[in-house]
Amino acid sequence: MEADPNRPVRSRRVRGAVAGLVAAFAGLAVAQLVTAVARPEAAPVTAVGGAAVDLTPTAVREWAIGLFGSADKAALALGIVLVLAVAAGLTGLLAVRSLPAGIAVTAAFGLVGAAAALSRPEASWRDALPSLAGALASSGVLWLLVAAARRPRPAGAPADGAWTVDRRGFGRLVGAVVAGSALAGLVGRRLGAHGSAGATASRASLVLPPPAVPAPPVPAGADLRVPGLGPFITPARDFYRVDTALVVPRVDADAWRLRIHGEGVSRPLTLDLRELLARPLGEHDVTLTCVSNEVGGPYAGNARWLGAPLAELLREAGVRPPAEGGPADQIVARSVDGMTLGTPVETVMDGRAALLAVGMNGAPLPFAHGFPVRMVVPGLYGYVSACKWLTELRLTTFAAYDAYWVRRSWAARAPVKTQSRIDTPRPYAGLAPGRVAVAGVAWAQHRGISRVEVRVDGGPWREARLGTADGADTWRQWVWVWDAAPGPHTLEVRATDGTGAVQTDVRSGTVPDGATGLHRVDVRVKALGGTPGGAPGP
Ligand SMILES: Nc1nc2c(c(=O)[nH]1)N[C@H]1C(S)=C(S)[C@@H](COP(=O)(O)O)O[C@H]1N2
Ligand SMILES: [Mo]
Repeated sequence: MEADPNRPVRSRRVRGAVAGLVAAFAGLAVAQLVTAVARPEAAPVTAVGGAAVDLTPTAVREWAIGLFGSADKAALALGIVLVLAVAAGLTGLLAVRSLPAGIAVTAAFGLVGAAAALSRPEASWRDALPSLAGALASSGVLWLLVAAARRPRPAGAPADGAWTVDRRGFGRLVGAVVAGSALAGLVGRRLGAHGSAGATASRASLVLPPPAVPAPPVPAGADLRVPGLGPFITPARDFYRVDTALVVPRVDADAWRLRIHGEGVSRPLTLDLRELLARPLGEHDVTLTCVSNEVGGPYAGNARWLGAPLAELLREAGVRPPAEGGPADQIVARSVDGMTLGTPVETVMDGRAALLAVGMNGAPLPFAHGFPVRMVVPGLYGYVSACKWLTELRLTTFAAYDAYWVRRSWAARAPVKTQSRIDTPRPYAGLAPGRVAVAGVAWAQHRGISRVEVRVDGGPWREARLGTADGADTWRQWVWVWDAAPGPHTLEVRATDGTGAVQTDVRSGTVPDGATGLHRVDVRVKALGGTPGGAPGP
């Protein structure tokens, strides 16, 4: 049998690539294990992802949210892993030519991971350890596998060059490293879960006190119960989630503290959760909306929040709003993961139900929605008001400080714009002719909704029937019964807020302070089958 002269070279390449991939896998697994001594955010892929999120230009971020929706974080992690896999294969190819060069590249990746982890807000030196340990492990495995790949065949075997290797020995080594790494990774995950066990237990054992000021029951007519329309109160599990956290912070309620300080705070204070819960709590229904929501988009949810009125706490701390001569016009809320959100002092203290919320729909906040405490301010987009995993309120001025999103081309002040959405029929739906319930929601938090109108194919505006209002801070459902004639049609909706201002039809994008324009839905109404005068039957 003729030996393929290229075979040694080819098998050397394949083995190099395999060695690189296996070394990277081992490195990530060891990093996962070492993350147990650091924060979960310090795991290499998460740290690099977090840095990428912070560095991503706003336009690209908005594009990604539009493309991937709530799966944007998973898409980012997958992208990083794919890039890493390609780089690992190439590093392995390099390593079989020059081991020092391969190890140098591996070390460089470790340094990038460590730098990313250290660049995260609230980072400590420990956060560098997972990436460094991972790079060390990866280098060791690379060395081991490349040495094995280079080992000549046992004496007596036909010699076809130094690169001909003991294939079985290499394979066994690869298997052992993969198995060991998988084990290390699993143990790392277990340790990680163990690290947040206290937080999980603290949430499970948290008993929310009854509100001193309960919200009245949701009016019976608020929920129109139209098929295709979501419930008036959004269950927490269906509530949209928008944040930069690649791993959801799991805060231990017993260790939680809130610090209130800054300009014009004559009595700075630090509260723990027991002290916060001992205050008279208010209950209030508020619709939360995201500035990144496109017209017709899904980033809106309505919940019953339980929390401590924020204005009262600020008064106790000595804060006066600017209208009363207070020096600070901005509250910078900071979360445990370093996110900062800036809220106008005047808005929070103007009498509206601005809350330090602890409860959502009758239960403690879910971890994903800010456990143990978040802010909720009716009438403001989430990014300027709704800080989750809240840990600090610092009073300052808009002139002196730009919060996270403001540094990324979003407006410093962002009251919610009047919006309306058609939830049913769905776009491109094929409908039977006759009566069709067109329905959706409209919102203009803190101003309320006074009217919703629908039009077909640019014709006259027709008034929709509104669900009963549940105060001015929540959305309102609406329905309009359409006598649909066969053919393609375009439905459009517009709302009028509680001040009488009609929603603008001028289209604008989400940046810098929220999208405007009318939601339109194209549908097709089927022809009447077999009816005289209708379209021909089959
Ligand atoms: N700590 C923290 N809080 C945050 C954010 C964040 O990224 N980090 N995102 C804000 C944005 S942009 C919105 S729209 C709301 C969304 O709240 P939800 O995820 O509970 O719906 O949270 C706000 N609070
Ligand atoms: Mo948002």
